Amino acid sequence: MIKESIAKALSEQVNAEYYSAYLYLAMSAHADRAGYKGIANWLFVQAREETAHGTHLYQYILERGASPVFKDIKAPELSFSGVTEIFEKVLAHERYVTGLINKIAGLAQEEQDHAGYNFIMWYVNEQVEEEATADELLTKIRMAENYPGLLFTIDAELGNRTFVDPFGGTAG
Ligand code: OFO
Repeated sequence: MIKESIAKALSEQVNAEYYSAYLYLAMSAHADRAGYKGIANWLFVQAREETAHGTHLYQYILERGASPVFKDIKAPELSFSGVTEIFEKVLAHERYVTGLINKIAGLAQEEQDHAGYNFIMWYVNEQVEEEATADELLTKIRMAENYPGLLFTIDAELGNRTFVDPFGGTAG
């Protein structure tokens, strides 16, 4: 059984992960409509990963004998000026999520919830990767801003991304 404070924080993170999925779907739709099918694919796969992150948290809450708390998932932003802005927002969002995850890790330490701390460390490490990937893609897209040919190549490259469940199951 986990403490209520931890269950509440984890439930809020389930919501945040599903919101991330929703946000990346909105970005994916925008990229698709603008003709960037590869970028749309990358964002769609990212959305599926976020759903898997949320589902894994949800399953952990139940496994620890607590009840997940459900709240509204806010609507994502729908308009973007272009793909550069999309990736600026992906990076900003991932940095924000890192802050949320770090707070949960801090709370688990405060509450001496060692299992919870161990669990959330997967997400701490994942955020390092998420930020690094978003940063790298933003740099590439900025470089390609004035070179349509280069942007076309990046778009094709991002079209190759496929979804792999980070937890080896079928979630997402
Ligand atoms: Fe769940 O990793 Fe991005 O936000």
